[in-house]
This record gives sequence, structure tokens and C-alpha cells, in this order.
Amino acid sequence: MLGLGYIGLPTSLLLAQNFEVIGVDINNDVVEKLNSGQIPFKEPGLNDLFLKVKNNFRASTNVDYADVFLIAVPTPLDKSVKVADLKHVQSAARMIFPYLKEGNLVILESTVPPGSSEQLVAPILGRSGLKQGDFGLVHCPERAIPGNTIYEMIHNDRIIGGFDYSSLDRAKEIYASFVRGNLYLTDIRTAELVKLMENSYRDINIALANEFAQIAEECKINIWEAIFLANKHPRVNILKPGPGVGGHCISIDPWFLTEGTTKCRMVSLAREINDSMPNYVLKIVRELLDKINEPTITVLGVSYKGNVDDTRETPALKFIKLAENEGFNVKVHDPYVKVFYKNILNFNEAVMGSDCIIVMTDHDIFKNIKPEHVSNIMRNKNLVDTRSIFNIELWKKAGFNIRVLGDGKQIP
Ligand code: SAJ
Repeated sequence: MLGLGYIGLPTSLLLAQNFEVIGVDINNDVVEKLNSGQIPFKEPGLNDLFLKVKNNFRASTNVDYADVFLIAVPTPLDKSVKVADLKHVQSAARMIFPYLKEGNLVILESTVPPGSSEQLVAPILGRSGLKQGDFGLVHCPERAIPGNTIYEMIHNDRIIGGFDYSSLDRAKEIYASFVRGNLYLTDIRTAELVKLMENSYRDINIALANEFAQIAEECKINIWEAIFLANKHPRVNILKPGPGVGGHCISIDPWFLTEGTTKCRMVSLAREINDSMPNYVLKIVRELLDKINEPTITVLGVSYKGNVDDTRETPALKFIKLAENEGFNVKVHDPYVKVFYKNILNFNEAVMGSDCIIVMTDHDIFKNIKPEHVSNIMRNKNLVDTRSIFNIELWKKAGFNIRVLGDGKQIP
């Protein structure tokens, strides 16, 4: 397995239940941590699985001969041009080809623009001197959601795309060792497109919820109640509005679709709407605090979504930078996150003397915050809840001015 991150490590450990797995990563700290018995990030069930399969798994910074090579390295976005940066996939393929032998199978799990397996990965593997068919190449995009990765890796259906039936059958056999969902076979480009369609679909639906939230504010309607009621229709499932879309997948993958075509208007528009949500949240904060001189604000939650420690592409970062540029003094608290662009303070430090709390992430633990306690240590009692997680009546009783994203009924 090349790449021991959020996808590569859990997949390696699930495979290690039945195969001997060498996990390769260019980050020596990750390799040393794993070989000394520690896992490098938190994910429910990961540590237990690690303890169970440890004897079938070792980590290394070097590739070795193997029967099957899997690639699960990051495919970031080059943000300046909105084009996929495939350097890690390229370098993984380059690390593999010197070890590639007849009969080997290479599986690409990383998300890539349509055509990449064929145009980029296959030619690099061809430098081994072997021809397509001497070795197999398939694409099996990952589908697991951070926070529930192990369960989803086992239970979700998977798509495997390949050039020939014998590679597809072998790949199917390997995944069947731990996947209880169905395994669907197709060609390699279709598998690449399917993955991008899935994440674009979710991005578009979140953008729709975010647009509805803004409409509801103008019409003095509570969007959370309206969505609850609309979702009582048997064929409607509107997602939740929020401060924007983060994470390494949904905020990035749709751009991999747009880069190779001129037919991506809706996909691009959804990106634009979701990326503008931090600006919209700041507008709410600005309106609420317009009478306060040199305001101090407290951001609760900087991970990209609830109950995880992952801050990749978090909308909180854009919000904080925009707020700082306008002269707001920003303090930050997140019980999950250790390292961030700003110092993570403990809860009391973050709230002490503040003029406004802004909930950016729906960590369950935030629901236990007692408004009376908070109101005693803040300078002014203002609350902006972008995830609608608080019991508003309790906060009102404690004397707070409140804005819930999408709740037009609260706007005076
Ligand atoms: N979000 C909302 N409203 C919602 C749902 C999510 O604002 O109703 C926000 C979240 O707060 C977060 C972002 O969207 O900032 C993305 O979170 P998520 O939970 O929707 O998805 P990810 O990025 O954690 O994982 C997604 C999943 N894709 C789909 O659901 C189609 C996962 O299955 C993929 O494996 C993963 O991307 C990936 O690696 O591609």
C-alpha cells in the first residue's frame, strides 16, 4: 500500500486480516509511529483493528516486491488554476515500476480526473518493460466517510474499473476479503467519473441547502423547520446548510470534473456558493456586532465537520482570515484539533471577554455548553450558530442575542 493516510492506513489494516501488507509512506514519522505500535490519527475502531492485525502489517519508507500494489496517496487541487495536482500519484507509480513483475496487479484508489489511469499511471508502469496485460491496472475509488471509515469500508458497495476481466476478477477477490457490500465492475474511465459524480452530487445538494438558507432569511422563515417539513415528501432529501464545505474531498473533487470539460456550469456554481458561505457568516456577525468597538469573537470548532480532528479545507479558516482582515480579534476553541493556523485555546480562555460566539462545527460536545456559565465570562452576549445545534430558548433566557444561519424568524 502506497500512502498511509486516512484511506491507505485503514484499508491496509482491513487487508491485513487476510494478507501480508507492507504499508509504504514517504513520511518517516508516520512509518516510525506505526512500527512502534501507535496510529498517527484518530478514527473510531482503527486502533482496535491495528492491535488485531499488527503481525500481518509493517510500515516502511521503501517499496518492496509484492503481488498487488495499491495506491492511496493524496490528490490535492492546484488552487491557482483549479486543476488536479497528480504529483503524488505519479511518484507512487514511479516507486512501483522498478518492482513490477509479470502477473502483478496495481490498484489505484486515489481520486483522479477521468482518463488519468490510462494516460498517466499506465505509461509510468510501462517503464517496467511490461505491457498492459502482463500486469493488471484497476481503479477502485474509495467511498468511506471520515468519522465512520472502518464501518463504511466494510459495508459500502464499491465500484472497480479496469481494462480487462482477469484484473477485475482479481481485484474483486481482494476487496471481497473485507467488503460486505456489492462489488460492481466496469471500465476504468467510468469508475473515475463515478467517484467525481458522487462528490459533486453532494456538493450541489449542500449548495442548494445553503441557497435555501439565504432565501429563508430574506423571507423571515426558519429554514431548519422548512427543510424538516420538505423532507417529509417521499422523494425529497434536502441536506443541511452550514458555513461552507470543507474536507479533502467534496470541496476539491468537483474541480477535477470541471478541468477537462466546458460542460460544468452547475458543478462550478455549487463550488462558488459553498465557498462563499464563510463570507455570508461574516456578514451576519458584522450586522450583529455593528455597535461594538474592536470586537473580539470566539470561533467554536475549526475542524471541517463535527466529531473529527481533520481541518483540511475547513471553511473556518476562510472565515477567520476574512474576520481578521476586518479588524476582528479572533479566538479559537476546538476540543478535537491540536494544531491549527491559530492557537487553539481551552474553552474558558476562548470565551472570556468575547463579544460573540460563532459555532462553525457541529461537534456533539458543544451541545453540553451551559449558556449561564458562558454569559458570566463574556463581555457581550451574542451568538451565531451556523449549524443550528443549540437550544435557542435556553440561550435567549440567558440574555443572548442570537442569529442562527437560515433562521429568518430570529432577525429583528
Ligand atoms: N456538510 C454540510 N451539510 C450537509 C452535509 C455536509 O454543510 O448536510 C458539510 C460538512 O460540514 C463538511 C462537508 O460538507 O464541511 C463535507 O462533509 P461530508 O460529511 O458530506 O463528506 P466528507 O468530505 O467527510 O466525505 C465525502 C463522502 N462523499 C459523499 O458522501 C458523496 C465520502 O463518502 C467520500 O468517501 C469522501 O467524501 C471522499 O473521500 O471522497
